[in-house]
Amino acid sequence: MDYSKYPAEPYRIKMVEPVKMISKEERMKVAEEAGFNTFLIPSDAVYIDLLTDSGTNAMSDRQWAGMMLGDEAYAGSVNFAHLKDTVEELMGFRHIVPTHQGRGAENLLSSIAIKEGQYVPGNMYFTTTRFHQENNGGIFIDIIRDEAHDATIDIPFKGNIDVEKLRKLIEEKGAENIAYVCLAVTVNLAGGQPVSMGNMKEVSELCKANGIKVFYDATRFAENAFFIKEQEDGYQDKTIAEIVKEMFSYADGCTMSGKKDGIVNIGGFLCMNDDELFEQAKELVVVFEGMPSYGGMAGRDMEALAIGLKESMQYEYISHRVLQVRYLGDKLKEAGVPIVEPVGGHAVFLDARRFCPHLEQTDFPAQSLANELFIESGVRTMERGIISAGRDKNTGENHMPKLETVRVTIPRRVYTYKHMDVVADAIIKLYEHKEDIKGLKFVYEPKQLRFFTARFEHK
Ligand code: PM9
Repeated sequence: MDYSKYPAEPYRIKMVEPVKMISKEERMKVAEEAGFNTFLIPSDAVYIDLLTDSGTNAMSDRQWAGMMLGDEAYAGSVNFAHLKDTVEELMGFRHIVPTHQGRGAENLLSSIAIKEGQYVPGNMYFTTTRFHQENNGGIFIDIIRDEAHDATIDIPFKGNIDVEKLRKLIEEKGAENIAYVCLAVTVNLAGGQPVSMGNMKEVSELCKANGIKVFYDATRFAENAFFIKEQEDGYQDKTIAEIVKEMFSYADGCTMSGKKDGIVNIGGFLCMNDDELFEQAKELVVVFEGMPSYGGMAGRDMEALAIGLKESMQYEYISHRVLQVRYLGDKLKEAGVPIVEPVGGHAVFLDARRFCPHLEQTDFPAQSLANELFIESGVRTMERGIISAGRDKNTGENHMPKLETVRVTIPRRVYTYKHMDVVADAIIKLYEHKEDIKGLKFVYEPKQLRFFTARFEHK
């Protein structure tokens, strides 16, 4: 193995959690009982759990030590002060409102910054983000570069905003009808694709010139910074911390799910510099989350998050993180398995359209593929296609995303390269008899965020 390409784990393991594999017959029964929805499978039936990288991270010894320093005072926790100072130091924002997780921050931001009928352009939708934007009267507009919708195009910074699309939108709709621009670093549903610094700067300049605010979805900011260091001219000699600081200098604020690049199991926050917006966010956080000094998080969780944010920016950590994901992607590519290219920061996305060409999108190929992979191997993954995309709020028709994928998501600091080998072998084996994968139909379809709890049966 080339250790410069795929570095060894930059940690020693001092606590372990045993995993076990149940039989294929048992998994078939479990999958059926779960209505062929991998979200509904009990965790103890799973061998390698690659459902998500959200809240599934292994915390460091420093973070666990921090948990013991939890100040659980109802108001004015010292851990809040630590989190606030850390966010200001790393991201440069003056105000922070903690929330129980990312969608809590999205709810607050959408409530205070969107007026009924305003547009919210962004670099591809994310499920919870779009839900809150639409729930607050916003109209989401996808302004990501076209290439992001094509799984086969292998170019750097595939998550960039198409600045011309943004310019056109401003001209057509008027700046006053745009609530803010939502710029995600990285873009989850495009395959964990990063955004270049040049693009952030250009978007910021255009928005400033038109009096429009830019809010980042900062969920995977450290992974994005790694790609900038690796691939953008002029950043090779900068530290991840320097890159992160510059990235956020182009934003007016951000929402953050700490459960990803905060390397914790729960928590999130909303940030901004604007004093008036901060006052509004503080007024609302007490309604939905808790006091502005804990916002749904325990003191100990805020402490672990403050420490985790810094750890995610250590080069040894973040390079291993991204390159471990790439290792899995490279193995699959070498075996001819169709994946979204290039491999992004947190997951390898199987291209279910090419994996299951015998199925129509309305047969839910990615949903079915994720279930078959679980039944065959005990590896749990997640559908990111037509089911995740949901229905158009006004017409009730299914959104039909160009990308129909299964996300093979790697939790942080949890699995080793050997686990990646096992996962790759399982996927390659399944690819060899892909024709056996059958279509699915709904037996229960929830009204919102249907992918979490929907149930299916074979067509
Ligand atoms: N992401 C994920 O598995 C967990 C929920 S599954 C839909 O990828 C982005 C880019 C996310 C994200 C969650 C959230 C919401 C916002 N933006 O899960 O509420 O990937 O902490 O964050 C999930 P919370």
